[in-house]
Amino acid sequence: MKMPYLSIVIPTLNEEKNIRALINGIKPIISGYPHEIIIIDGHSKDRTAQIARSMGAKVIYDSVGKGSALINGFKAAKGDIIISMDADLSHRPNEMKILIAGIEAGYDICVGSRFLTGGGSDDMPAFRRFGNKVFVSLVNLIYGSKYTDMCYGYRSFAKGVANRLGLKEMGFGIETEINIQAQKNRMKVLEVPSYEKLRAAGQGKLRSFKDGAIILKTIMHNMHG
Ligand SMILES: Nc1nc2c(ncn2[C@@H]2O[C@H](COP(=O)(O)OP(=O)(O)O)[C@@H](O)[C@H]2O)c(=O)[nH]1
Ligand SMILES: [Mg+2]
Repeated sequence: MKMPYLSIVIPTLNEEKNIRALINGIKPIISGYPHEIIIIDGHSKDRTAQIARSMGAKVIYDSVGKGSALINGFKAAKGDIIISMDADLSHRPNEMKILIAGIEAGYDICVGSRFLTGGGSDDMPAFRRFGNKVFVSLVNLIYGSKYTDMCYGYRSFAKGVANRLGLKEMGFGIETEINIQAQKNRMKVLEVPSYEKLRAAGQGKLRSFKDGAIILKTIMHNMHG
C-alpha cells in the first residue's frame, strides 16, 4: 500500500521552550511516511521560528491569530492527510496514529475529544469545562450534530477537505467553525478520545471570556454562512 503523505500543521506564538520537544516527539511517529512539518508562526518574539527551521520544518508567518494561521497552513499543506496540532506539548504524538487511521478508514475529518472514554484533560479549569459544555450543547442543538467536544485543535483531514470548509475565523473561534462547517457540509467526521496534557512551558494565549465571546459569535454567524 502506498504510504500517505502527511502534512503536520502547527500554529505557534512564542513556543521556543516547546518547539524542539514537539518536533522530536512527532518525528518517530511520522518518519515512516513521506511528510512535511509546517509551522505558522505569529511573528514570535523568541526563537520559535529559527529552532523549527533548523529542525527541518517549513516556516510561514501570519500576524493575525490562531485561526488565520491554521487557514494559511491548510492552504500551504500538500499532504494526503493534514494533521493540525498545538505546539505546547498538550497533544500526545502517539495519538497521531489514530488520527491517521481514521482518515485511512474513509473519514473526511478525525477529531480528538477530551470527553469520550479514554480521553481527558489536565489543562481545563472547571469554568472552561462548563463553557465548553455549553458550546457543545448549543452547536449540537442548532446544527444537529453529535459532538462531545468543541474547542480542541488535534485533528486530521483528508486531502482537500480543510480547504473546502470556507473557513473565516481568524482567532480561537476556528476549532468551533471547523466542527460547524464539517457538519453543514456533511463531512464524515469521526471523534476519537484524546488526552490533553498540561501546557509544558510558557503562557496559554486563550483568554476565557474574550475568546468565549468570539466562540459564541462563531456559533451564531455560521447559521447564515
Ligand atoms: N500563529 C499563531 N499561533 C497562535 C496564536 N495564538 C495561539 N497560537 C498557538 O496556538 C496553539 C494553541 O494555543 P494555546 O495558547 O495553547 O491555547 P489554549 O491551549 O487553548 O490555551 C499553540 O501552539 C499556540 O502557540 C496566534 O495568534 N498566532
Ligand atoms: Mg494549549
